[in-house]
Amino acid sequence: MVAMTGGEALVASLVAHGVDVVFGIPGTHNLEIYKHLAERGVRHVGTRHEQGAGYAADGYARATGRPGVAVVTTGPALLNAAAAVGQAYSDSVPVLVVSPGLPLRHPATGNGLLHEMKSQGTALAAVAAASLRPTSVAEISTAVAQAFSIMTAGRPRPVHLEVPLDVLAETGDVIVVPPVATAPTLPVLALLDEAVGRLASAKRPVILAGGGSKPAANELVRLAELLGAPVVTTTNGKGVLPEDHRLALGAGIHLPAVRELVAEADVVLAVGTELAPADLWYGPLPVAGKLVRIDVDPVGIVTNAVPDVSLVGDSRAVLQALQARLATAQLRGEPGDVTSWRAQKSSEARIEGSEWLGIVEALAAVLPRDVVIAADNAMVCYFGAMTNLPTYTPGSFLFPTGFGTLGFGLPAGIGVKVADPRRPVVALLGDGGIMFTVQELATAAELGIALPVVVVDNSGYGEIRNEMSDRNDPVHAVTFPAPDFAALGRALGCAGVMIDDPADLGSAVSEALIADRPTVIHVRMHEGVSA
Ligand SMILES: Cc1ncc(C[n+]2csc(CCOP(=O)(O)OP(=O)(O)O)c2C)c(N)n1
Repeated sequence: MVAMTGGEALVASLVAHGVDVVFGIPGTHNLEIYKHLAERGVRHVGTRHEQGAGYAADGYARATGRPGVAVVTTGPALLNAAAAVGQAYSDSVPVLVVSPGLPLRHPATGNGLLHEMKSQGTALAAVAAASLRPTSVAEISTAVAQAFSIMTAGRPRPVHLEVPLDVLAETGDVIVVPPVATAPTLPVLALLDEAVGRLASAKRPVILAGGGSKPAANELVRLAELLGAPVVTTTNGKGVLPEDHRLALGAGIHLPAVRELVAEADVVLAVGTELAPADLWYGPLPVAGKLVRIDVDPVGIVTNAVPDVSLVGDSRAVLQALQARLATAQLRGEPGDVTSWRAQKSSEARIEGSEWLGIVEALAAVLPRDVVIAADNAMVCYFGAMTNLPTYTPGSFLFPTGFGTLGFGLPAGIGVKVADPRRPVVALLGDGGIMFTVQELATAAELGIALPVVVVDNSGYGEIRNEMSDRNDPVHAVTFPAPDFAALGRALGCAGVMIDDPADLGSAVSEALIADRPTVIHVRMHEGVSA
C-alpha cells in the first residue's frame, strides 16, 4: 500500500491499465488529475472543446481496439463530452470519460458551487454503460479496474468515472489494482455443433460482418474461404475483409442486391452486428434461410432478428472454433458467382452515390491501402464513400453510425493520428458537419499531423434540405453560405486549399498526406443546391 492523493491514485491506476495518452481540457476542478498526468508521463492531447476530446478518444479506440480516455472537468465540460459518449455507446466503442464530481457532502439541493449540476452520474449513466463514483481514495483504483472490465470484457461500451472533488485531493492508502484478466467466451458446445451442421449443409451461405467482427478479421477471411461464402459488411465492419478479396462485396447492407443475396441464402451467418435500422435503412433483412448469429452480447444477439442458432461469445474465438470443426466436415457449399453480385451491388451503389462519385473516385485513385477514413454524418460519406470507396483493413472507415452525430469525423481522425502518426488518415466531412467541431483544426495544427480534412460544401444541410423537399415541406433553415474553409484552416494553423473540380482533389490529398501540418481541402459542389 502506498499513500497517494485521489488524483494520483487515479492516474497511477490508468497507467497500470496501459493508458499513455488522454484527450481533454484542464479546469479548476480537475487540476489534481492534471498534476499527476504530467508527473507520471501520461501524454495529454488538448482539444479545443470536450466533445472533440470524446470523439478523439473514440477514434483512438476504433483504430487501436484499446480504450480511448478523455479527461474533462465538471458540469458543462462533462456535458460537452456526453454526445461523444452516446456515440461510443451506440457503436460499441470503449471510451472512458474521467471527470471530477461534486464533493461527498455537497448539499443535495445545491449551493451554487462552480459547475454544479444536479447529477452528473444520472446524466452520464443515460448515455454510457455505467457511471462509477468511488467515494474514497482507496476505492479509486478498484473503480478504474472495473471501468476497464466493463469497457473491454464482453461488448465494448463507454464508461464515465467521476471522483468527488474532495476525494481527488485527499490522501489515503492505495493498492493499485492490476487489470482484470478475462478469457474470451465461447458458446455452449451443443450450439456450436448445431451451427457447424447448418453451415456444413448450406449450399448458399452468406456472411454479414459487423463492427464486432473487427478483432476476428483473419478468422473471418479463413471461414469465408472455407465456405466459399460472400461477405457483406455493415458500415462499422467495413474493411474487415479486404474489399478486393474475391468473396468481398464491401459495405452497405441496405442495398437491394444485398437484400436479394440474403433472401436467396439458405444460411446467413451474422457476426458481431446488431442488424440495426441505422445500417439497414429500409427495414429488416429478408432472411429466408437459417440465421446463425455470433455476438458477444447475450442481450443484443436477439435484437432485430431472432436467430435459429445463437452463438454468444467473442467473435474471434467462435470463428476459430467453427473453422476448426468445419475443416474436417463434409461441406455442401456451391461456389456461387460472387462477381455478378458484386457487379449488381456496385451499380446500385454508384447510382445512389452518383453525386459524389467524382470526389470518391479521385480519393480512391490516390489513397494508400492502409488508409483510415474518419467520416462524418454527411452524404458524401454514407452515399458516396461507404459503398463506393474500397478499404482494405479492419477499422478503416470510422463513421458515427448509430447515434449519427455531426462533428465526429475531424476529432476522430485526430484520435487515429495520435494512436499511430504513421497511419494515413483522411477526414471526410460536409460543410454543415465540420462546423460542429471545427475548432479541432487548431488541435490538429498544434499536433503538426498530416491530416487531409476534406470538406464537401453543398451550401448547408444537404440531407435535411432533401428530406424537406421530399416531404413537400417548406424548404428553409438548411441553406447557408460556407465560410472560406481554406482560409479558416490557415487561420487556425493548417494549410488550406479551395477546389472547384473534383479532378484536382487527388493531387491535393496526396500532398496533404505528406505535409507537415493538416490541410483543409474545401471542395465546392455546384449542383443540387437550391433554396
Ligand atoms: C449533432 C447533430 N445535430 C443535428 C443532426 C441532424 N442532421 C443530420 S444530417 C444534417 C445535415 C448535415 O449537413 P452536412 O454535414 O453539410 O452534410 P450533407 O447532408 O450536406 O451531406 C443534420 C443537421 C445530426 N445528425 N447531428
